[in-house]
Amino acid sequence: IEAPRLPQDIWSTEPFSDTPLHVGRPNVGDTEAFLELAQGIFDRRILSNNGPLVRELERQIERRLGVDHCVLMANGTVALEIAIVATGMRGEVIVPSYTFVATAHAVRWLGLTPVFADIDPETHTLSADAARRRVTRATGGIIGVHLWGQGADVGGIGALASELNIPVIYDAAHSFDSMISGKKIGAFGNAEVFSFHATKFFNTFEGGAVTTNDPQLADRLRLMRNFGFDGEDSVIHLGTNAKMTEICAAMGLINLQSIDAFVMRNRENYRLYESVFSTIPFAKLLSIAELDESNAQYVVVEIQPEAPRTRDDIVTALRAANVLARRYFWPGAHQMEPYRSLYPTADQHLPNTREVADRVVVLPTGTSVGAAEIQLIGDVFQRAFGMPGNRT
Ligand code: T4K
Repeated sequence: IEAPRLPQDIWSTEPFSDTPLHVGRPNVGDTEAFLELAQGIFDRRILSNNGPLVRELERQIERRLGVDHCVLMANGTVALEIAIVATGMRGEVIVPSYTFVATAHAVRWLGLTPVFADIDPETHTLSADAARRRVTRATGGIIGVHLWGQGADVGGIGALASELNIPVIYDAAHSFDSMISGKKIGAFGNAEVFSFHATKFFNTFEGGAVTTNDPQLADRLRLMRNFGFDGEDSVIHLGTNAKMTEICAAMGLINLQSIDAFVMRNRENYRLYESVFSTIPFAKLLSIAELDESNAQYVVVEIQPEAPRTRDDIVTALRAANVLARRYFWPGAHQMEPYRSLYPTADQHLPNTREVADRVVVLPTGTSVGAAEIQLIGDVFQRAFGMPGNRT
């Protein structure tokens, strides 16, 4: 973030948060119950390799999401890599650039070619029309991203994939427990991939999962996360080490018990943000079409082009007030290495990505944030735009 260009008093006086407000402060359930589960791990001395807590968490997630198979993994990135190989993606894989860089990295890490397609500027998710424009004879897969806790255009993307007869997976890192038209995310496409990183709505410290209704795919995923082992001495598939540990699964089991409280807090926070931002010009809160279908884990504000301050000015003012807002996902994966060097002309296909990435600021939510913090954040915006804040 560049040095501030705003008048000094915007951050040298109130509003100021006494504790840093993070985007991605972990939601943590009952820590006493966690310690009890951890003691059980020590008693059993089963620390990893498909232990009882991993199996139990898989069952509970399958029930929660209404999906046949949940295969837990060590993190979301390795889960993406395994899903890409297991679904038989090849050649060029169409991905949005407006996502965390892991989506593209997973493709490139496997020696495949990520082809960046533009987003819908209203939803920020991959546009099926833009994806169609990037199709070539080498296209061998599509990865949609359910960004910000909302669903991608599964209808449009799914139709394109079926027409081309290629696999489609969804990066659902942001969207655990969210729904699309009444159906939980988890069984769309050939497979869906979750991240359970500390900063996610539902976390297992680090972790991830691939979910699917395809039993053969699920068998392959299980083999591939454990070096391809089928029994003690027999390796029947190419594999890697992507196993979740028991301590991570314990965290997942504990956090799953509190998930309804987590989502309720996020939705309450979102409503408070809606009311605060209804009176702030130049800052548009990204609307969540159906709040009761979203985990509401990301509060996304777009600074309008006609605003008297830039998005970076606002982030500077927020940080000066101890609000650690983020510029997710600036500047777009295509502007990061190795893609910037490999595909120097990718930018021309991505006008919406460029615009949205330059405008967005992501604000704190979750169980560490409440009405007072949201009011304070609103005040920072108001002062930055030269309006009297509620505290003045
Ligand atoms: N696909 C998508 C669409 C994704 O967003 C991600 C991950 C993936 C795939 C890959 O999944 P994983 O392989 O990560 O499972 C964070 C996370 O590291 C990353 O998981 C996440 N997306 C991305 C959106 O955010 P950073 O570098 O921005 O995180 P960091 O360390 O700056 O933390 C964010 C804020 O949270 C900070 O203010 C500090 C606070 N924090 C963080 C941690 C880890 C805490 O308060 N406690 C903590 O333990 O990437």
